[in-house]
Amino acid sequence: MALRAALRAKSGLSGFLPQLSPCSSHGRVCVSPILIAQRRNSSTKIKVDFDQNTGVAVMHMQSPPVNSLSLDFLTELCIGVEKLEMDKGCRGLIITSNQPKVFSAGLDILEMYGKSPERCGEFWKAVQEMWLKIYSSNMVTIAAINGSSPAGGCLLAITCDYRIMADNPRFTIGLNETQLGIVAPFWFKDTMVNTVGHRNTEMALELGLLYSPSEALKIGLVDQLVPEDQVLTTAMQTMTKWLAIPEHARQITKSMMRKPTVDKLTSNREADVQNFVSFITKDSIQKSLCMYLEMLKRKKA
Ligand code: CO8
Repeated sequence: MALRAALRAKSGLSGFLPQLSPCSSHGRVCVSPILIAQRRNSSTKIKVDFDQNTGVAVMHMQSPPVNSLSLDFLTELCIGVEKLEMDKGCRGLIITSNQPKVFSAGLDILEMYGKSPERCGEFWKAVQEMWLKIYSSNMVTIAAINGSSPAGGCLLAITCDYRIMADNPRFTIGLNETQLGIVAPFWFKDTMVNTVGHRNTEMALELGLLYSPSEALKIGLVDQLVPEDQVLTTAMQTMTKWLAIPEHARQITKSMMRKPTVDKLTSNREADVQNFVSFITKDSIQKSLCMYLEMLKRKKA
């Protein structure tokens, strides 16, 4: 509830009064260009380009250096998705990165290290909110993965309907939580099972595997590989195909496939927050995170 209130306060959604005008292409109503211009400027870590003619929005993550998902970043992301979801003219969302070599480094480790239980709880609610909003979105969602995408970055990608990854062997993707000494929660695991099946998930999660693009394609963790400079254009082309399917039928089908997984979290949200907070604030887990952060710094040096 607190997060929703924060989202609304930050986005001004309670006073969100779109100026509606007829949209010729789909017989729908679209938000005026003025409002869209305002949206573009309202956020710093996320840039949204929405084309009213195609009904497709491209969300660029631009939080240097590695698009790590901090509380602020997640809040902006949720606001951006919520605004697009409310806009009947927006039918498709492509998520990509403006950072070189990285799609998203996953959850911001500094949000989980040395923080109070209250702050950790607030952070975790934002992670849940991001997943719920995108996984159950009525829009077609495509991840244009133009760089590495570990842990929460991989979650963000598999939360979308379709994944296109840059074919660069230096990039990796996967749920590597166990390598940090932490455990991917049940809904990360469920999303992964829904994407690559039980056996692949078992191996991937126990070993904390990070896959190269070709390995990821082989197990179905991504759907398509293309040269690095074609990731976004391919996402646009793919979006056109998905949007050609009768919308109502596609949305009901998506909901039918995903609702049981979504319901599992929505009916256990508070318990999941408590689990996270009590796990992450343990001394032994804090020690593991500290060692991992040091390892990241050593690797850089
Ligand atoms: N959070 C915070 N800071 C990060 C993160 C992160 N996830 N990733 C990188 N950074 C920092 C680095 O420490 C470095 O900081 P500084 O400049 O101050 O030294 C800076 O970002 C740049 O990092 P690199 O030099 O490593 O950048 P590269 O371009 O060489 O590599 C990578 C990019 C591949 C993304 C690399 O940074 C990397 O592997 N990062 C770690 C990714 C990772 O393991 N993320 C896991 C996060 S945990 C998660 O998402 C799910 C948790 C579920 C919790 C469940 C508990 C119950």
